[in-house]
Amino acid sequence: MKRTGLTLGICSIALSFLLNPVFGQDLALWYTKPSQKWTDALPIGNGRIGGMVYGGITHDQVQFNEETLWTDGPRNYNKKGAYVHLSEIRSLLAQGRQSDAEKLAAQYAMGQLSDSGNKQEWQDKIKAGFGLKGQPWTFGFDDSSWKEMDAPNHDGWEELGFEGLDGALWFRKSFELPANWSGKDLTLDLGKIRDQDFTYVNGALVGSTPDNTSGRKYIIPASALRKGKNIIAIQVLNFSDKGGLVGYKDTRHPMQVFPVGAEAEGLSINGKWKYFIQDNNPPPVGHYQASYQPFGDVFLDFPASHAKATNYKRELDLRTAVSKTSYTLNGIRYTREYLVSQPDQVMAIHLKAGKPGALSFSAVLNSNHKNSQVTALDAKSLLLAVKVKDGQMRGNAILRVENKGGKLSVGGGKLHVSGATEVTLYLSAATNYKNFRDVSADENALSRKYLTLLGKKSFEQVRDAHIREYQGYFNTFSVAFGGPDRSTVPTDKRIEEFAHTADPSLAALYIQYGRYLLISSSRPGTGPANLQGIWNDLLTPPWGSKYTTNINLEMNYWPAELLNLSATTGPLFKMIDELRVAGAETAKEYYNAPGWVLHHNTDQWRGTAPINNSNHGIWVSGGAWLCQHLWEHYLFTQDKTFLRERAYPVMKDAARFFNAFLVKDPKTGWLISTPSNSPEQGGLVAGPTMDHQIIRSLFANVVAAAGILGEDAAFADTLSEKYKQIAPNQIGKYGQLQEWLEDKDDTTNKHRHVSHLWGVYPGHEISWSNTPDLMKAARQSLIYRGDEATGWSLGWKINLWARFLDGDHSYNMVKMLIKPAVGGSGSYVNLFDAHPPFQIDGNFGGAAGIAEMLLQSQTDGINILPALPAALAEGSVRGICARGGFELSFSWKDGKLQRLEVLSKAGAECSLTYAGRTHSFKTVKGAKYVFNGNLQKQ
Ligand code: FUC
Repeated sequence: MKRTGLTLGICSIALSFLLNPVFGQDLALWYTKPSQKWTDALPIGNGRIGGMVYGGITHDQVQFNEETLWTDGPRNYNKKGAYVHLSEIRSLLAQGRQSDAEKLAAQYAMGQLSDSGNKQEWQDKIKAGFGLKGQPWTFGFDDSSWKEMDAPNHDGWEELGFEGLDGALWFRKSFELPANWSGKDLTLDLGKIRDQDFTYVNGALVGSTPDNTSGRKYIIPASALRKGKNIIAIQVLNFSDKGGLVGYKDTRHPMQVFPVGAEAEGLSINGKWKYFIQDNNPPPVGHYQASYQPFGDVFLDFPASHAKATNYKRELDLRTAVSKTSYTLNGIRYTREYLVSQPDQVMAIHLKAGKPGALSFSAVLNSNHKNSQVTALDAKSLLLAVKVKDGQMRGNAILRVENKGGKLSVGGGKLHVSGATEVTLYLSAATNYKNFRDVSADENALSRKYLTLLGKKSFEQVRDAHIREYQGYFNTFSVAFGGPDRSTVPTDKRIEEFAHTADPSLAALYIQYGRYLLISSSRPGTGPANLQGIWNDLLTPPWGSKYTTNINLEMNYWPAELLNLSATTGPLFKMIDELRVAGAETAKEYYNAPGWVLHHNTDQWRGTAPINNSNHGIWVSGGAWLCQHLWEHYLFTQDKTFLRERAYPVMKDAARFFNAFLVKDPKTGWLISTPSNSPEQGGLVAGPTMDHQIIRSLFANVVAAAGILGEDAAFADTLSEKYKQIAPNQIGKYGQLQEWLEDKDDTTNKHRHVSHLWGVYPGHEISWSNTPDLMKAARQSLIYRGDEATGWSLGWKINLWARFLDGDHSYNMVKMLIKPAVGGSGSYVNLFDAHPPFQIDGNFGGAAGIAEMLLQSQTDGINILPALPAALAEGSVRGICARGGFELSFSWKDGKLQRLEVLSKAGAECSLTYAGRTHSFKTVKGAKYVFNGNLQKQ
């Protein structure tokens, strides 16, 4: 926590820093209060198992995930022969008949839904009174045995703890009819209900709406009203996802009754409603792709006396990937350490009392999955078995206790520990997932295996092995910015103050937190980081917590190469291999094309077909964009074996698709991508700029790779030829870079996607050195778009402003990213990015963007401190990577480079640029080259 050496001059700081990986770094998140909610809790993970540590005092919670637990299972996502409609869709677009093209595409060119059950049959059963006692819609019905629920709930009844509840529910509430309303018809204003309602007043049906998007305003005829007490009864049918009386987003607008036309007299009916679950087993609803699932929770309960704890602290130490909760009670220091080990494949929670025998608590396993059971496995272990409601997935988790001193017993579904001094809880978790086409693994055997392998290891052994393994990734890079020592201020306070207090160290911490999150969610051998990394507590998470490929998945990996975490891309590359297989079927069925294609989303089962709707789901460039990551990996590592064996075949196949897919635009004669979309606006179009930038980049990379590998000369020639014919970037009438083929940009459009700027970042075909006019136009487009944005969009813009070489603008946007997320974008208490809601891409985009201010190598060699903001006038970085296989360490002061060290990992020629000076030299693999601030060799 404490930063050392603050009294040293910056030069000696830089020197020591180059020798010492942690010197001067600010590497902990810490708080003085337990978590109130999930986004306060601290994430831990080994790429496969994730935990969210709440750090409660009398009641602690670690919500956990296992990355392969998803809904559904392997299935066919493709509509057979959808390509027969392709030419008609293209021709409608060419004729300017967008909505006809969208209609046709929506009907024939979307993906295949998962199985759905018989909705009508279930509704008939519910209507016939299945599960009901009595007639709850009637005035005289006795609801005294029903429980109460607060309403409305904007995010569904799930926000009250009814996670995963779908089905038929009844709600009842009474209101007193004001005397002066008698004889008047009333409006019953309920806002939205998810998904369908049958609304009664005193037994009379006053309305029913079959969707979850319309606001309900029903008329209650005067004849249906009674003097005094009246009863509103609502039957809510919720088929999937959020449920219940969701009312109005604007919380000033209550659900209410009022005489028709006299809203000002409204009587609020917000508050307690009686409810009854008639049936919680609705039939499955078909969906395009699967959702990532939570697994369960470990709850720890301590004696009530612990509520009097003092000196409370919870923290996450990025140096060790260990979270800790500690406090003092009656002079005894209690500590809990939490980690998820990759070498031992378990989560470990180590509890310790500062006095022998002072530790007593109980532990339970819990899960929100409806189909889950907890049983005692043996004298010191509990077993949680879950079955995901929709689909083929099952999971097993075992919680085992190892105690030092004291007594241990199992009873009432709980583990009880009393009078102990030190206790370790180990959690193992596994599912039946084998690979994206096979779910035949034995979760039972696997969850036991991890504990058997753990054997009698001590917690210290487990922790040491974990730290050693984790640091193998984490310690490859370090960064420190000057400025005041703010490490003594709790992290939530720093987030609150960042925008108006000089705290450059928090920006450095943000970079390192991004690296921590990537290591913890994307360890070699696991799956890639999804929209929430591996952390999710919801059965119906936002956007399924899956992989959106029109920005989000790619953004997750923006820091990987630059910030010396090349190995974390392994999970992404494995997924790309699988997408190549799945996407070949989609290419065939939807475009009758060779190669492979991926649209704007994918999931655990590698769905590659278009989803949601034709106006944004038909976007063909997901696979090509992912291929850029393969090429970049080669550029950064210079690993030719990787290029030959892994990258090139996949890139080539993606290029084969576009070689067949591109068509000549009848108007301009250019080759264009159609049908497609400029994510996620403007509907289905021909020739969005982004596609052409991505496809050009793919073709160029395949041609370069073919040259390096000495393969496929003829195919490379074809691509080179086509490259020249693809619709070029165009400058429009407002000086903007056109987002579409036509000059139709709206300069007031503030859309979060800045897709046509792809060629600036993460691509680089637009640059100050090669295409200054286009660069100017791109910057103008970004100025029109404005700064305000969702979390990931801020992350993208931070990178873009760095590429425009405007570090101050970029840093101002870092301030927008690191601000409390109160109803908008920013950072939650745990520094997770808020879209809102939580989406991890902004963390990664932000981390990469700050680093992009320090080093860029996409064109013209390596540019040192290309966009240094005034706010980061001092600092040092060690282990930042550049294309060409270089690792750099350097320090700067008063905005000026002091010392630079270049490690050549591949022996390539190196070209350094700093402050307008360029120095190029040959290197020897493994050699280090040291320079002063004027790029003079030392
Ligand atoms: C894209 C974005 C949304 C969100 C979702 C997961 O569709 O447009 O903002 O990030 O992905």
